[in-house]
Amino acid sequence: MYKFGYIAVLGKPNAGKSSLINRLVGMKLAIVSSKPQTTRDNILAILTDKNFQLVFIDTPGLHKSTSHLDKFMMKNVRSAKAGADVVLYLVDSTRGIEEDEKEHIQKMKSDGIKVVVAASKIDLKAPEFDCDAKFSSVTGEGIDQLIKILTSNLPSSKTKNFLYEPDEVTDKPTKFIIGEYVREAMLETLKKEVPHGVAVVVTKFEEKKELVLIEAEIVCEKQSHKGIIIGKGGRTLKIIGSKARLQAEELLQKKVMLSLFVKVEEGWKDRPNKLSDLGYN
Ligand SMILES: Nc1nc2c(ncn2[C@@H]2O[C@H](COP(=O)(O)OP(=O)(O)OP(=O)(O)O)[C@@H](O)[C@H]2O)c(=O)[nH]1
Ligand SMILES: [Mg+2]
Repeated sequence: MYKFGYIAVLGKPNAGKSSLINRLVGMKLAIVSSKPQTTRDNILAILTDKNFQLVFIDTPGLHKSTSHLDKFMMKNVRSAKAGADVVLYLVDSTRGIEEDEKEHIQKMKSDGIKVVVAASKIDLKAPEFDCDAKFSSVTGEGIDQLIKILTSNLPSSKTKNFLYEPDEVTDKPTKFIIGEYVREAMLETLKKEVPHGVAVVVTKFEEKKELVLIEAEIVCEKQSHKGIIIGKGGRTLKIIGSKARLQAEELLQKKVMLSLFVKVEEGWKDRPNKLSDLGYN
Protein backbone atom coordinates (compact mmCIF):
# COMPACT_ATOMS: atom_id res chain seq x y z
CA MET A 1 0.00 0.00 0.00
CA TYR A 2 1.13 3.53 -0.84
CA LYS A 3 0.39 6.84 0.85
CA PHE A 4 0.55 10.27 -0.68
CA GLY A 5 -0.72 13.54 0.69
CA TYR A 6 -0.34 17.23 1.42
CA ILE A 7 0.21 18.29 5.02
CA ALA A 8 -0.24 21.97 5.84
CA VAL A 9 1.92 23.00 8.80
CA LEU A 10 0.11 25.73 10.72
CA GLY A 11 0.66 27.51 14.01
CA LYS A 12 1.45 30.82 15.65
CA PRO A 13 4.59 32.74 14.67
CA ASN A 14 7.69 31.13 16.20
CA ALA A 15 5.97 27.77 16.85
CA GLY A 16 8.79 25.96 15.02
CA LYS A 17 7.12 25.21 11.67
CA SER A 18 10.08 26.02 9.44
CA SER A 19 12.52 24.26 11.78
CA LEU A 20 10.44 21.09 11.45
CA ILE A 21 10.34 21.40 7.66
CA ASN A 22 14.13 21.64 7.54
CA ARG A 23 14.58 18.74 9.93
CA LEU A 24 12.28 16.54 7.82
CA VAL A 25 14.18 17.07 4.59
CA GLY A 26 17.60 17.42 6.21
CA MET A 27 18.43 20.72 4.57
CA LYS A 28 17.81 24.41 4.98
CA LEU A 29 14.82 25.09 2.74
CA ALA A 30 13.04 27.50 5.01
CA ILE A 31 14.64 30.27 7.02
CA VAL A 32 14.33 30.25 10.79
CA SER A 33 14.67 33.00 13.35
CA SER A 34 13.82 33.80 16.93
CA LYS A 35 11.75 36.74 15.65
CA PRO A 36 8.08 36.11 14.84
CA GLN A 37 6.73 36.33 11.28
CA THR A 38 9.84 34.99 9.66
CA THR A 39 8.12 32.95 6.95
CA ARG A 40 6.09 34.84 4.33
CA ASP A 41 5.59 32.34 1.50
CA ASN A 42 4.27 28.81 1.49
CA ILE A 43 7.16 26.44 0.89
CA LEU A 44 6.77 22.80 -0.08
CA ALA A 45 9.06 20.23 1.50
CA ILE A 46 8.75 16.81 -0.08
CA LEU A 47 9.61 13.71 1.93
CA THR A 48 9.75 10.53 -0.15
CA ASP A 49 10.16 7.01 1.20
CA LYS A 50 9.54 3.58 -0.35
CA ASN A 51 5.86 3.55 0.51
CA PHE A 52 4.95 7.16 1.10
CA GLN A 53 5.40 10.65 -0.19
CA LEU A 54 4.49 13.41 2.23
CA VAL A 55 4.33 16.94 0.91
CA PHE A 56 4.63 19.41 3.78
CA ILE A 57 3.56 23.01 3.27
CA ASP A 58 5.36 25.48 5.51
CA THR A 59 3.17 28.52 6.11
CA PRO A 60 3.51 31.98 7.71
CA GLY A 61 2.64 32.10 11.41
CA LEU A 62 -0.97 33.00 12.19
CA HIS A 63 -1.27 36.67 13.13
CA LYS A 64 -3.55 39.65 12.62
CA SER A 65 -3.28 41.31 9.22
CA THR A 66 -2.31 44.94 9.18
CA SER A 67 -0.37 45.55 5.97
CA HIS A 68 -1.04 44.16 2.51
CA LEU A 69 1.96 41.92 3.08
CA ASP A 70 0.28 40.47 6.20
CA LYS A 71 -2.86 39.86 4.16
CA PHE A 72 -0.80 38.06 1.52
CA MET A 73 0.72 35.92 4.30
CA MET A 74 -2.64 34.97 5.78
CA LYS A 75 -3.99 34.20 2.31
CA ASN A 76 -1.14 31.72 1.97
CA VAL A 77 -2.28 30.01 5.17
CA ARG A 78 -5.85 29.72 3.87
CA SER A 79 -4.73 28.29 0.55
CA ALA A 80 -2.43 25.76 2.25
CA LYS A 81 -5.31 24.68 4.46
CA ALA A 82 -7.64 24.37 1.48
CA GLY A 83 -5.20 22.21 -0.46
CA ALA A 84 -4.21 19.91 2.40
CA ASP A 85 -5.24 16.37 3.27
CA VAL A 86 -4.19 16.94 6.85
CA VAL A 87 -3.38 20.02 8.92
CA LEU A 88 -0.46 19.65 11.28
CA TYR A 89 -1.05 22.28 13.94
CA LEU A 90 2.08 23.09 15.96
CA VAL A 91 2.06 24.45 19.46
CA ASP A 92 5.26 25.61 21.18
CA SER A 93 5.57 23.52 24.37
CA THR A 94 7.27 26.38 26.18
CA ARG A 95 4.31 28.68 25.51
CA GLY A 96 1.34 26.33 25.79
CA ILE A 97 -1.89 26.41 23.86
CA GLU A 98 -4.01 29.55 23.82
CA GLU A 99 -7.79 29.81 23.84
CA ASP A 100 -8.00 31.17 20.28
CA GLU A 101 -5.91 28.25 19.06
CA LYS A 102 -8.25 25.73 20.67
CA GLU A 103 -11.15 27.45 18.95
CA HIS A 104 -9.34 27.46 15.60
CA ILE A 105 -8.56 23.74 15.89
CA GLN A 106 -12.16 22.98 16.84
CA LYS A 107 -13.44 25.05 13.92
CA MET A 108 -11.22 23.21 11.44
CA LYS A 109 -12.38 19.86 12.79
CA SER A 110 -16.03 20.84 12.55
CA ASP A 111 -15.37 21.93 8.96
CA GLY A 112 -14.28 18.35 8.27
CA ILE A 113 -10.54 19.03 8.18
CA LYS A 114 -8.27 16.37 9.67
CA VAL A 115 -6.06 18.02 12.28
CA VAL A 116 -3.05 16.57 14.06
CA VAL A 117 -1.97 18.73 17.00
CA ALA A 118 1.72 18.42 17.81
CA ALA A 119 3.77 19.97 20.59
CA SER A 120 7.12 21.37 19.39
CA LYS A 121 10.41 22.13 21.20
CA ILE A 122 10.10 19.29 23.73
CA ASP A 123 13.86 19.50 24.30
CA LEU A 124 13.07 22.72 26.18
CA LYS A 125 9.90 21.74 28.05
CA ALA A 126 7.42 18.85 28.25
CA PRO A 127 4.03 19.92 26.90
CA GLU A 128 1.30 20.59 29.46
CA PHE A 129 -1.61 20.42 27.04
CA ASP A 130 -3.46 17.75 25.06
CA CYS A 131 -1.73 16.81 21.83
CA ASP A 132 -1.54 13.93 19.34
CA ALA A 133 2.24 14.03 19.01
CA LYS A 134 5.28 15.79 20.44
CA PHE A 135 8.72 16.34 18.99
CA SER A 136 11.91 18.35 18.91
CA SER A 137 13.43 19.60 15.67
CA VAL A 138 16.73 20.08 17.49
CA THR A 139 17.20 16.54 18.87
CA GLY A 140 14.94 14.71 16.41
CA GLU A 141 13.01 13.10 19.27
CA GLY A 142 9.46 12.18 18.27
CA ILE A 143 9.91 12.92 14.56
CA ASP A 144 9.51 9.30 13.39
CA GLN A 145 6.38 8.93 15.49
CA LEU A 146 5.03 12.20 14.07
CA ILE A 147 5.58 10.91 10.51
CA LYS A 148 3.75 7.69 11.42
CA ILE A 149 0.74 9.56 12.78
CA LEU A 150 0.57 11.83 9.74
CA THR A 151 0.91 8.92 7.32
CA SER A 152 -1.86 7.01 9.09
CA ASN A 153 -4.15 9.99 8.44
CA LEU A 154 -3.69 9.77 4.67
CA PRO A 155 -5.71 7.58 2.32
CA SER A 156 -4.05 4.37 1.03
CA SER A 157 -3.62 3.46 -2.58
CA LYS A 158 -2.66 0.18 -4.25
CA THR A 159 -0.78 2.03 -6.94
CA LYS A 160 2.15 4.36 -6.44
CA ASN A 161 0.29 7.68 -6.55
CA PHE A 162 3.25 10.02 -5.91
CA LEU A 163 3.08 13.38 -7.68
CA TYR A 164 6.75 14.32 -7.33
CA GLU A 165 9.99 12.71 -8.43
CA PRO A 166 11.87 10.99 -5.58
CA ASP A 167 14.73 13.51 -5.79
CA GLU A 168 12.45 16.57 -5.73
CA VAL A 169 12.69 18.34 -2.38
CA THR A 170 10.84 21.61 -2.87
CA ASP A 171 8.84 23.70 -5.31
CA LYS A 172 10.98 26.78 -4.70
CA PRO A 173 13.77 27.78 -7.06
CA THR A 174 17.30 28.12 -5.69
CA LYS A 175 17.14 31.87 -6.29
CA PHE A 176 14.20 32.16 -3.91
CA ILE A 177 15.98 30.19 -1.18
CA ILE A 178 19.10 32.33 -1.46
CA GLY A 179 17.05 35.53 -1.25
CA GLU A 180 15.56 34.09 1.91
CA TYR A 181 19.03 33.41 3.34
CA VAL A 182 19.76 37.12 2.94
CA ARG A 183 16.52 37.93 4.74
CA GLU A 184 17.43 35.50 7.52
CA ALA A 185 20.85 37.08 7.92
CA MET A 186 19.08 40.42 8.36
CA LEU A 187 16.67 38.98 10.93
CA GLU A 188 19.69 37.72 12.87
CA THR A 189 21.73 40.87 12.56
CA LEU A 190 19.25 43.74 12.85
CA LYS A 191 16.55 44.84 15.29
CA LYS A 192 13.06 43.61 14.48
CA GLU A 193 11.44 46.50 12.65
CA VAL A 194 14.10 46.82 9.96
CA PRO A 195 14.13 43.21 8.64
CA HIS A 196 10.34 43.02 8.91
CA GLY A 197 10.18 45.80 6.36
CA VAL A 198 12.60 44.19 3.96
CA ALA A 199 12.20 42.16 0.79
CA VAL A 200 15.03 40.50 -1.10
CA VAL A 201 15.15 39.75 -4.80
CA VAL A 202 17.97 37.81 -6.41
CA THR A 203 18.68 39.69 -9.62
CA LYS A 204 21.59 37.66 -10.94
CA PHE A 205 22.50 34.00 -10.63
CA GLU A 206 25.36 32.91 -12.82
CA GLU A 207 26.91 29.51 -12.40
CA LYS A 208 30.56 29.39 -13.45
CA LYS A 209 32.85 26.38 -13.38
CA GLU A 210 34.45 27.19 -10.04
CA LEU A 211 31.94 29.50 -8.41
CA VAL A 212 28.47 31.02 -8.51
CA LEU A 213 28.02 34.75 -8.98
CA ILE A 214 24.95 36.05 -7.20
CA GLU A 215 23.52 39.56 -6.95
CA ALA A 216 20.60 40.46 -4.74
CA GLU A 217 18.62 43.60 -4.12
CA ILE A 218 17.50 44.39 -0.60
CA VAL A 219 14.39 46.57 -0.69
CA CYS A 220 13.65 48.43 2.52
CA GLU A 221 10.91 50.82 3.65
CA LYS A 222 12.81 53.91 4.71
CA GLN A 223 15.96 55.87 4.01
CA SER A 224 16.85 55.55 7.71
CA HIS A 225 16.58 51.75 7.41
CA LYS A 226 18.93 51.80 4.45
CA GLY A 227 21.55 53.46 6.62
CA ILE A 228 21.08 50.85 9.35
CA ILE A 229 21.33 47.96 6.89
CA ILE A 230 24.52 49.28 5.37
CA GLY A 231 26.09 50.37 8.67
CA LYS A 232 29.19 52.45 9.27
CA GLY A 233 31.53 52.03 6.34
CA GLY A 234 29.34 49.20 5.03
CA ARG A 235 30.16 47.02 8.02
CA THR A 236 26.66 45.70 8.71
CA LEU A 237 25.94 44.85 5.10
CA LYS A 238 29.21 42.97 5.00
CA ILE A 239 28.19 40.84 8.00
CA ILE A 240 24.80 40.14 6.41
CA GLY A 241 26.43 39.24 3.11
CA SER A 242 28.94 36.88 4.61
CA LYS A 243 26.31 35.03 6.70
CA ALA A 244 24.11 34.56 3.64
CA ARG A 245 27.06 33.57 1.46
CA LEU A 246 28.06 30.76 3.83
CA GLN A 247 24.53 29.37 3.72
CA ALA A 248 24.45 29.65 -0.07
CA GLU A 249 27.75 27.79 -0.33
CA GLU A 250 26.38 25.03 1.87
CA LEU A 251 23.30 24.75 -0.35
CA LEU A 252 25.11 24.91 -3.68
CA GLN A 253 28.24 23.04 -2.58
CA LYS A 254 30.29 25.59 -4.46
CA LYS A 255 32.11 28.86 -3.82
CA VAL A 256 29.75 31.81 -3.98
CA MET A 257 30.38 35.48 -4.66
CA LEU A 258 27.44 37.43 -3.31
CA SER A 259 26.90 41.14 -3.94
CA LEU A 260 24.14 43.01 -2.15
CA PHE A 261 22.50 46.28 -3.14
CA VAL A 262 20.16 48.25 -0.90
CA LYS A 263 17.21 50.19 -2.29
CA VAL A 264 14.40 52.20 -0.67
CA GLU A 265 10.77 51.72 -1.71
CA GLU A 266 8.59 53.75 0.65
CA GLY A 267 5.58 51.79 1.86
CA TRP A 268 6.14 48.78 -0.44
CA LYS A 269 4.34 46.50 2.04
CA ASP A 270 1.09 48.29 1.26
CA ARG A 271 1.46 48.65 -2.48
CA PRO A 272 -0.08 45.68 -4.29
CA ASN A 273 1.91 46.30 -7.50
CA LYS A 274 5.18 46.56 -5.62
CA LEU A 275 4.35 43.41 -3.63
CA SER A 276 3.92 41.41 -6.78
CA ASP A 277 7.12 42.88 -8.26
CA LEU A 278 8.92 41.59 -5.19
CA GLY A 279 7.48 38.11 -5.60
CA TYR A 280 4.61 38.34 -3.12
CA ASN A 281 1.70 37.59 -5.42
N1 LIG B 1 15.15 24.41 21.36
C1 LIG B 1 14.42 24.36 20.25
N2 LIG B 1 14.21 25.48 19.54
C2 LIG B 1 13.46 25.39 18.43
C3 LIG B 1 12.88 24.17 17.98
N3 LIG B 1 12.18 24.41 16.86
C4 LIG B 1 12.33 25.74 16.61
N4 LIG B 1 13.09 26.33 17.54
C5 LIG B 1 13.46 27.77 17.61
O1 LIG B 1 12.27 28.53 17.65
C6 LIG B 1 12.41 29.73 16.90
C7 LIG B 1 11.32 29.82 15.82
O2 LIG B 1 11.51 28.77 14.88
P1 LIG B 1 10.90 28.83 13.42
O3 LIG B 1 11.09 27.47 12.84
O4 LIG B 1 11.43 30.00 12.66
O5 LIG B 1 9.36 29.09 13.74
P2 LIG B 1 8.15 29.32 12.71
O6 LIG B 1 6.96 28.67 13.30
O7 LIG B 1 8.54 28.89 11.35
O8 LIG B 1 7.99 30.91 12.76
P3 LIG B 1 7.27 31.92 11.69
O9 LIG B 1 7.87 31.64 10.34
O10 LIG B 1 7.62 33.27 12.19
O11 LIG B 1 5.81 31.65 11.75
C8 LIG B 1 13.82 29.71 16.33
O12 LIG B 1 14.65 30.45 17.19
C9 LIG B 1 14.18 28.24 16.36
O13 LIG B 1 15.57 28.02 16.46
C10 LIG B 1 13.13 22.99 18.76
O14 LIG B 1 12.67 21.88 18.48
N5 LIG B 1 13.89 23.16 19.89
MG1 LIG C 1 8.60 29.91 9.57
